[in-house]
Amino acid sequence: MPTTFTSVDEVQVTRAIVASFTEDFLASTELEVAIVGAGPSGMTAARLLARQGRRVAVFERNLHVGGGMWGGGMLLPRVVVEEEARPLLEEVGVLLRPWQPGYWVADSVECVSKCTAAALDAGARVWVGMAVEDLMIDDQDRVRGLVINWGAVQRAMLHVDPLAVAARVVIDASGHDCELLRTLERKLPGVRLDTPTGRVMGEQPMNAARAEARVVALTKEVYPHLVVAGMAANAASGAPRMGAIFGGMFLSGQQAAQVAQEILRRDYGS
Ligand code: 48H
Repeated sequence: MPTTFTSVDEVQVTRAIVASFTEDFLASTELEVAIVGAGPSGMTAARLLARQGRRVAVFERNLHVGGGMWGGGMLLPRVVVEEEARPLLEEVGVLLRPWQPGYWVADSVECVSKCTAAALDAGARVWVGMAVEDLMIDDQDRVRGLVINWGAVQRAMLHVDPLAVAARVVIDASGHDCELLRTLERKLPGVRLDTPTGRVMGEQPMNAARAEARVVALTKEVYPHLVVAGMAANAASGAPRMGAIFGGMFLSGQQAAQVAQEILRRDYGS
């Protein structure tokens, strides 16, 4: 016997998708915090800000979340973290297995899934398939939002004009390429960022201990209302890469959430 469904109408499916997308997306057009990139730093910042009641959304170019977490180390699907990052994963229910003293190992699929579920449950919106191609800047030279387009449009190199969303604070959690900072430099040639040279310096060769030690301190407001987090923070300030250890990324996300809160209090009194 075939299963009988009470309601299957193609047009109702279409209307459900378009109407619910429109309603939800409209709520993301005026944000307190917009986060670029759904890797470990971006998703952690999203969760912590949403948990504190902030209107926050993540914009991710790919159709999947998780950034570099899926691939673990050289495609082996494990996420290794140091003791210091353990609470940030355990509080979302990720099972951590001990390795040597100070090292903990998680399954990548579990790590991505639970970090994502926790961010959503806390109230963060996550938009996949949306690439950030530019920033909006206000008359006082402060970042005031994102310029977005479909990731598929970017890949197909189509000439399609973008849309824009307002945000009081933007977090660049775009990973190794620190795309937003580079975009800012390209668009504003004389711009000075809060990095040792005032410019994007690019990441240095691998030195895990030094890279992990620096990433939290380098997670900061590098341009008015623009915070850099995760691997982008090290790339911005010329710090090394760390390889397949992720504790610094989660802790950087936590720091980015704190910095965003400070900016909101400082400039918006909220
Ligand atoms: C929308 C964008 C855009 C854009 C990029 O790379 P990620 O995982 O980022 P982090 O910094 O949270 O974590 C880094 C970590 O995964 C890693 O690579 C490490 C620890 N490497 C060390 C080493 O030595 O190699 O995620 C960034 C996300 C990705 O999903 C991108 O697709 C997305 O940002 N993204 N999304 N618009 N313009 N640019």
